[in-house]
Amino acid sequence: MVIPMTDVIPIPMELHPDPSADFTLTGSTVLAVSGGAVAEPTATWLAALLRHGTGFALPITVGAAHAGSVIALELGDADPSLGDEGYTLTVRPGSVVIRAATGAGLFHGAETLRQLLPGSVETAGGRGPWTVSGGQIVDRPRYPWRGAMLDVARHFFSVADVERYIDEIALYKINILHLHLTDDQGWRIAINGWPQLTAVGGSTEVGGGTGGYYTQDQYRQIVAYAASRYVTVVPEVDGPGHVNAALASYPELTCSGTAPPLYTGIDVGFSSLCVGKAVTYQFLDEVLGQLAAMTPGSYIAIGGDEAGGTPPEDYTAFIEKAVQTVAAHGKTAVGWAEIAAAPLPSGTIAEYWDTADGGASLERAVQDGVKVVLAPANRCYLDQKYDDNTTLGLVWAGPTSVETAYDWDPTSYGVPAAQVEGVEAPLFSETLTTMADIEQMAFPRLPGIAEIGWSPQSTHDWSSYRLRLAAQAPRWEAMNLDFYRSPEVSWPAG
Ligand code: IFG
Repeated sequence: MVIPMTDVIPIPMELHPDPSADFTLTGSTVLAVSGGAVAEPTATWLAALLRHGTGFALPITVGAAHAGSVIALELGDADPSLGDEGYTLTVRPGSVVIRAATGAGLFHGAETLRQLLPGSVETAGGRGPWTVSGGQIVDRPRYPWRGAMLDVARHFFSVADVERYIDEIALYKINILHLHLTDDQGWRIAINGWPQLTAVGGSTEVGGGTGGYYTQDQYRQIVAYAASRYVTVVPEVDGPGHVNAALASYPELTCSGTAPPLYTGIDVGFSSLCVGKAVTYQFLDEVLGQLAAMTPGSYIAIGGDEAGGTPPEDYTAFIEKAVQTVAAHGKTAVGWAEIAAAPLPSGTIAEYWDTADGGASLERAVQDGVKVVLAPANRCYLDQKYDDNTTLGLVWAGPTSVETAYDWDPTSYGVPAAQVEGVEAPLFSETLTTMADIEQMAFPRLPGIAEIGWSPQSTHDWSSYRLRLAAQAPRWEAMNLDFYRSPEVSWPAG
């Protein structure tokens, strides 16, 4: 059974199937890579994946294509209209050629090739034949920002869990991991000179567990792992609200001078940094400065949501300073869309989430002319229950069915097309404690949001998408990915 090109998620921009040109990977196939240090990491990654699944040697040779059966990764001479993430994938009986202008494009082409192989390629010694449907794919993303947000503050998740999630989002060409590192219940990143942030602020989590935190070397490890999958990490330090863990660690950050107790519940909107105190900005500068130094990506997220404990005039003053601090460290600020209440430099990104605020924050962001990432909570929040029977998850913006998470249009929010930077799927972890919990909530809804971020609007159709989604199940089973077998989808027999 050969997987049709249309089964790839996100569905590619252009498909030119040629059933007479199928390619079969065999024990004599070679992986030829031309493109030096930019192309070789993807070649190594692809070779490891295919060797593991097929048992074939799949030697890597450097240089242009090869006489016999070859999978070739070729950097350069690409169609400039495909931009810096696009690629072409050409499948003929003797060769598969992935061509791109950048390493990211080659990687995306390799992820597409992966999906054109049977899901059993994901397990050691899977069953062949390893046939790839013939023809050509010409592909590039619709939006530059295709994000997944992971909350490691409400519940702490290990480096290994975060790296597994990176592999899972990269399979669907998500290119941003927005890492929600701090909140009322936990501070998860070590900051030199402020040891209590993790010693105290990282010592617990929702429900009173032992919490945890990343050392700076562990954070660098996550960033490097993400980069190897062409995923950019955007770290978030939330403020001026969502700061109880920081206040419990350093009483001087409060206006009263008295540290509140650590908080292990799930209320929001009660905590605030003390906007009028100079130490607040010394704290902010050192935290954001150290994060910026460890973050190769262009963006640092400053939060800005649910600052119910901060007087409005203090809120805008804080946001203005926070955005300036990010810029002073050479980065661009991202914040939840409420930040548009403050004057923002162009290039700032406002992330629209609160579908319960009547659209006020979105309107201000549009008027400000800033870039907008669409993460409407009633569509994109993967922490919402699927339906009334879902054990895990929250309800305030849901329930969110698989269809609801897929069947929406980013151009229907009144944001001028030039201001839409992309889409994002946040996953807050109030009710999640394990990797299996993350996978239950993210799959199968995340691939649909990834497809909205990548594929042309004209391809968005729930009735055909749900059939393509069903075809992902064998791959997820082979990956031991603990997805929710939603009754909305006719999953193939296990
Ligand atoms: N809103 C809060 C999150 C989280 C979420 C859960 C944002 C930006 C509800 N803020 O979403 O901290 O509690 O769905």
